Amino acid sequence: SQNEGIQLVNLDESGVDIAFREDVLAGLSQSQKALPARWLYDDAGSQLFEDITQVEEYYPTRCETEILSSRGAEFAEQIGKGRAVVEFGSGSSVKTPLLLNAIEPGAYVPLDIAGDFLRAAAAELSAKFPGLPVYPVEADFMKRVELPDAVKSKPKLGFFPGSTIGNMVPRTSVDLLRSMRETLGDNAKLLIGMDLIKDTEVLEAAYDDAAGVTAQFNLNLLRRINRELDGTIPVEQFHHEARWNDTFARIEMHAVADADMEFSVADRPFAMQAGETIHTENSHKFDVRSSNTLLLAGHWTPCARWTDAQGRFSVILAEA
Ligand code: AVI
Repeated sequence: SQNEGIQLVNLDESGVDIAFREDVLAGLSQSQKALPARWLYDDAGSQLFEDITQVEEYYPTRCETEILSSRGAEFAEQIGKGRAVVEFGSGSSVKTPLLLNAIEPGAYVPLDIAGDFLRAAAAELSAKFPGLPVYPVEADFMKRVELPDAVKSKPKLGFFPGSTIGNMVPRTSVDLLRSMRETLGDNAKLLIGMDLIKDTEVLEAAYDDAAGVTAQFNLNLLRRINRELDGTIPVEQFHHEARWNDTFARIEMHAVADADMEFSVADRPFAMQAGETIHTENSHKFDVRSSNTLLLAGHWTPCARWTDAQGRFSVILAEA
C-alpha cells in the first residue's frame, strides 16, 4: 500500500503538496498506520540523513566507500573504459568520483528528480573531471528515461549506490531494475550497492544510533506533517523504534505512540492507542542468493560482487 514512486511537486491553491496530503491521510487511515519513506526527505530530513551517514553505528556509507575506493583496479578490469555512466538519483553523491576515477568513463549522466540540486552537483563534478562530458537529466528514474542523443551510441554503466534499492518493497525494486534495463539498453552493465543481512544488534543500532540522529530523522516526518498539513500530532509523545523483520529481511522504522491520543491532520481526526505505531520506512537487507534473485527478476545477470573487509555491505556488478 505504500506509494514509493517519485512524483513532481504539485501544489494546491494554498501551497500544500497534494501528493503529500493524500499519502498522509491515506496512510494514517490504515489499521497499521504507514507513511511512504520518500516524505522523510524535506530539507531538514535530507540534512539529518547526511548526519546519519557520519554516525559511528551507521556503517553502510563507510563500508560502501571503502569498497569503491579500494577496488578501482577490479572495476576497471570488469567494466572497461569509455562507458557512459548513468547515475540513478545522483543527489550530491560523494561516491561518484571514486568510480569515475577508476574506470575512465566516456560520459557522465546524473539522473535526479530535483533539477536545481542536480545541475549544481553536475557543475561541481565537471570541475573535478575536466574533459568528461556531463549531461544532467531531470527525470523520474522509476520509469524508462530517454537518454541524451550524445550518449546513445555509447555502452552504458548504471550506477545505483547506497542500497537505496533496499528502501523499496520487492515489487517496486523489480519494476525499477527493469526500467533501468530499458533505460540503459543492450550491452549495459549495472553497479549497485546492496546492504547485507547481519547480526540483528548491529542492524538495529545502525538505525537507532545512541546520539538519536536517526530518531530525529524519523520524528521529523511527524513535525513535517504538523507544519505542512496543519497537523496537531503530539510529536513529543512518540519515540523512534528500529525493528528487524526477519520474514521480510528488513529493518523497519516506526514512530511509536507513548500514550493514547487524538490529533488532526488537514482537518481530519485520528486516534492512536499507546504502543500503536506509524511505520515510516523499510530498509531491506540481502544475502548472495536474495540479491541475485532480485537482480535476475529485474532482468540483470549478476557477474561480480565485492564486500568490505568486515563483510557488511556488497557492491554488485550485473550485466544486461
Ligand atoms: C537512503 N537509505 C539507503 C537509508 C537506509 O539505510 O535505508 C535511509 C536511512 N534510514 C535510516 N537511516 C538511514
